[in-house]
Amino acid sequence: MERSLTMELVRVTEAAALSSARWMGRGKKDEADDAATTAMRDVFDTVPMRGTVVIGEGEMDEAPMLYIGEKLGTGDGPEVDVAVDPLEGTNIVANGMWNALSVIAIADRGNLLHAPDMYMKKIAVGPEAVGQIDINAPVLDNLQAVAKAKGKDVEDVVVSVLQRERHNELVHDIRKAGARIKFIQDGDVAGVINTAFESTGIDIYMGIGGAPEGVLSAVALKCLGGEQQAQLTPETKEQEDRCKKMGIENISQVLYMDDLVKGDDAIFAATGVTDGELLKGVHYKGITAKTESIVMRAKSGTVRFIAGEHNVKKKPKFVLK
Ligand code: VTB
Ligand code: MG
Ligand code: MG
Repeated sequence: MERSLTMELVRVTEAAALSSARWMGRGKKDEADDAATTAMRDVFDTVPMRGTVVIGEGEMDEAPMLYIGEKLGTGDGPEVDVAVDPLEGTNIVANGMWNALSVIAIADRGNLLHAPDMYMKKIAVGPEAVGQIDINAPVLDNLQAVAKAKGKDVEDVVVSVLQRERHNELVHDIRKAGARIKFIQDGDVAGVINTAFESTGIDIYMGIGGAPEGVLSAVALKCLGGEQQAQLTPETKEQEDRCKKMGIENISQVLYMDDLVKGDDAIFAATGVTDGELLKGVHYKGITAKTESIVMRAKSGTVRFIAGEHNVKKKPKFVLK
């Protein structure tokens, strides 16, 4: 895969962030999502690759663009699987909260898990605790193992958890173990990535979130040398059938890193839409809009933080007032 695609992908997530951040706190999640999707789609058309969306905004009949199966790119260049979440955290933006991201991951064609839009149980850690987690082990065991690997006490461990009713038991177990929780309202891609950065204060991510988000975060952790384990949690017969159609034979199997993203020819890019622990969101002032992005390649392990200063006058299309 072309190394130069890394920068191209940042241009795509930047455009989506620049467009959707204008909707921060305005209570309109669909408008924010549309803005991100449209901008992302526009810039993708200029990227030299032959991409196929494997995780996107839905099926062709329900999403006007970035639907699963859609071809992206100029039609020259490498053949890749594309996973997108133009706006990971539509509610976050609508409510002006933390950690909304615009996200893309690409990998060699056929290497990303085709995950239907359903729930997925996940556990994730950064490089220091790789090899120490087990999605089937009791919460206490995982927290103790992570604490040991990171040279701290369980009481020092901070777990990122989506604040949902379905996590009541998990929350109870974490508290009983003595660890602390940083709840997130949405945005578990950020929740997972944060485990790989000491400065975020997050040691481990646990809980049930979206399956597409789980593939995106797995690519990120592959680049960062972290580990995520996952398990699809279908709720209906229809979802089970969809899994089978997408080639997932044993639905309850534990999905390890290579099941989520095969090999190491993968690139991940994200731009902050609203402020988060790792990336600032878009900040506008006059004709300038500032963005913060992360882009990384699994093959080389290079992680880049990119600060962008955009001239709004020259990009009127993406930076609406
Ligand atoms: C998570 C979260 C997303 O969906 O994956 C979540 O990371 C799971 O679904 O930001 P529920 O909201 O139904 O719990 C999002 O909130 C939205 O994509
Ligand atoms: Mg989204
Ligand atoms: Mg999402």
